[in-house]
Amino acid sequence: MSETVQLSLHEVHALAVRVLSHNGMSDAHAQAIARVITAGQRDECHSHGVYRLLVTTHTLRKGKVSGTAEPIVSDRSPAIVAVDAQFAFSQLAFEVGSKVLAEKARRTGIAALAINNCYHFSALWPEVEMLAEQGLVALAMTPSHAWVAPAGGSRPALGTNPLAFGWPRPGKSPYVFDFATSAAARGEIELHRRSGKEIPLGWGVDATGSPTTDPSAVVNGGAMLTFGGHKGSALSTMVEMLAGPLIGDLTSIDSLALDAGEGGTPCHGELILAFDPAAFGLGDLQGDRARAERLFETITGQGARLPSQRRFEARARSVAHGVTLPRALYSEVLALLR
Ligand code: NDP
Ligand code: PYC
Repeated sequence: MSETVQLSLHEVHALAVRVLSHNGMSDAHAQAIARVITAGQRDECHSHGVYRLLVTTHTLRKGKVSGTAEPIVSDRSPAIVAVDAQFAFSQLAFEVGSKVLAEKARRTGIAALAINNCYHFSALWPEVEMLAEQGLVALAMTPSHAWVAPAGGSRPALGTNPLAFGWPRPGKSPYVFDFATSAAARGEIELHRRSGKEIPLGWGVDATGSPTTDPSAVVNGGAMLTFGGHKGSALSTMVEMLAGPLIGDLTSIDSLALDAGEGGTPCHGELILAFDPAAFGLGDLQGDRARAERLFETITGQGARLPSQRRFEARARSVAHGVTLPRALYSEVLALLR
């Protein structure tokens, strides 16, 4: 029997909806989550694709997350919309809130969406990419669980705290980056552990604070490390502040405490900012865009690649041929239907 399974994107989406519905989720939440999981698998973001069905279902089965609560939208000011996810997963709250965010950004030039009380497991690029496709510049950030030591320390204090940015490029795929402020996402370390692979030095330390290549030593009593030393540590702390206390929500330390050792998805807030380029600048939108394009060309012109280029290439392959899953992961997901 082959070690892998080939699925169409439609099959991935249908599988995700079946698993989530079977485990008590409303259709609205299941569809919103399935869209993000399918997009992750399609773009070969393996740590945030089908693998996430295991963690989301575990969190549902532990009774931690609501599978049915509907997001409540509050219009806080001309430039701020808040959505209370009511302790459900974040995707539906984003879908509802981002429509208001985009309208506000067009009206005021800049707007913020604060999502509160959400369980958050997904990559952020689908969100900034969607806003950039509408012509808006976007920034998104969220804490997670306190798994990451600050630069100079060896005990977890920070989350893996991703930061994502989207820049519209009319007629082309937007410029998008999305990365954890830890050296790698927790999901990457979990995937290494599942497949018995070592992690690169610099991703984490063991329980004694010593550098290690053993993913189990990092997740069992050790700590992950930030990227870029004190710079990643400070950026990660900024994410904690902006998507935590600023919007009245939890830090990664609070999220881990709330989990109480259940191993569930982090629960906290998320902040998304949208800027309308037409409202900034000095009236030469075409010239501004052209200058941005010259920078992108200078990067790619020397053989460097833009972030998301790998993802867009993977997307084209997956749309044409479907996706390939490890059979072991596929079997684990099917077992969630029992
Ligand atoms: P990476 O370290 O792989 O960085 C990903 C970003 O860097 C992507 O935009 C990627 O583009 C780009 N990139 C990678 N290599 C290059 C290169 N050589 N040149 C230019 N750009 C490059 O990912 P992480 O492990 O840090 O994060 C993975 C995902 O995990 C993210 O999507 C993040 O949102 C998610 N995450 C979610 C969390 C949550 O709480 N919800 C917490 C932490 C992480 P490309 O995709 O094209 O390779
Ligand atoms: O990969 O670090 C991670 C992560 C945390 C929450 C969702 N993904």
